[in-house]
Amino acid sequence: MNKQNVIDLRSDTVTRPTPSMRRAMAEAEVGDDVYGEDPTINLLERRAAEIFGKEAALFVPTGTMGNTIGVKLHTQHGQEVICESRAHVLNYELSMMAWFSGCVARPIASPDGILSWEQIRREVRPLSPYSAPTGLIEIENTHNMAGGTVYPVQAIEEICDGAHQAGLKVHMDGARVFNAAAHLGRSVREITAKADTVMFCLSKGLAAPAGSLLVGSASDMARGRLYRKRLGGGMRQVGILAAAGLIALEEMPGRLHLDHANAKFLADSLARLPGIRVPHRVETNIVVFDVAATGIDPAEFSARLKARGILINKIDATQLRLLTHNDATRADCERAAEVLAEVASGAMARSAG
Ligand code: TLP
Repeated sequence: MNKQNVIDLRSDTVTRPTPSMRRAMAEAEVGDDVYGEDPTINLLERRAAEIFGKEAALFVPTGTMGNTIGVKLHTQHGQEVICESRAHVLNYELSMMAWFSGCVARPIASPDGILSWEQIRREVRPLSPYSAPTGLIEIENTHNMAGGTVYPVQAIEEICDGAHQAGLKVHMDGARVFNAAAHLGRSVREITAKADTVMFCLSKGLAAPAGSLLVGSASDMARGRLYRKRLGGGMRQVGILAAAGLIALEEMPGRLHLDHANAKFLADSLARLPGIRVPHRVETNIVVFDVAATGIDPAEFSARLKARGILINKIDATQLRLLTHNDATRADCERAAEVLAEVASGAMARSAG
């Protein structure tokens, strides 16, 4: 299979920088960011803080580092972090909350990945002879493994108000918070106003080659800068990445509705196929689908798609996950829908025979 014909829906992380990003990267003004002297990084951090209505921002190489610093800022060793049971911080970050912050997760299962203050309140614990105290509430918006679901603004506000009254902070893993904002037709500033820290990624739906930002108070970001250095994230002439990041931040949010429409198109096509079930509402650019009733293992389903030029990964024993993004056009999604139908009907024919 010629690589150019491959349609890659494994993640929105696979997006390549746009031509204007590449030009901006080539021309970026740079300096040593560990000295605070990279003008393009400084500009990106100022713009991110302004867009989110927070005092300050910190550029980090990855979302994982942004979440790691977010957790560390608000917790002490021996505390619990309340999060949803399929949260990225719990399942996909190599236990960094334990490794770096000395905390354990207190997961709460929610079918659509969205938590309410009522659910969280019941899990908040004081220090006692048997229990570790709650240190932090973490929410993921959009929720990746629940299929890109979006927190209603009111739910976020109730969680933040409840947490603050209980003396707790809220960190939002907003890797795809611009997708959430696009779905709601609200600004990221409005939907994250009450969160203490927010991490968002430039390198996913916004299509930058790398980079994430943590936003929050000036004092938290100053401490965060030291944690970033400890984690090996003190980079030097990193304005080259910030130049692409600025374009991602300014130009890319306005096109996310196209990805959402493509995801909806694929979800609707999938839901019509024999043996396939889309168990969640599709609000943004992620579609999780269950192939159990086709009688075919998801790894094998993925392999058959790959043999026909469509890359979609399995995420567990019955489900696969696809993401739409800037490098997948509507025509690509139409082709993917055809191949999904071919593989699903082949699977059904085989299991019937
Ligand atoms: N998500 C990746 C994989 O790690 C699963 C993907 O392909 O979706 N928070 C959320 C909600 C994420 O989805 C991710 C990455 C991260 C944090 C971490 O970002 P990076 O990969 O930049 O460390």
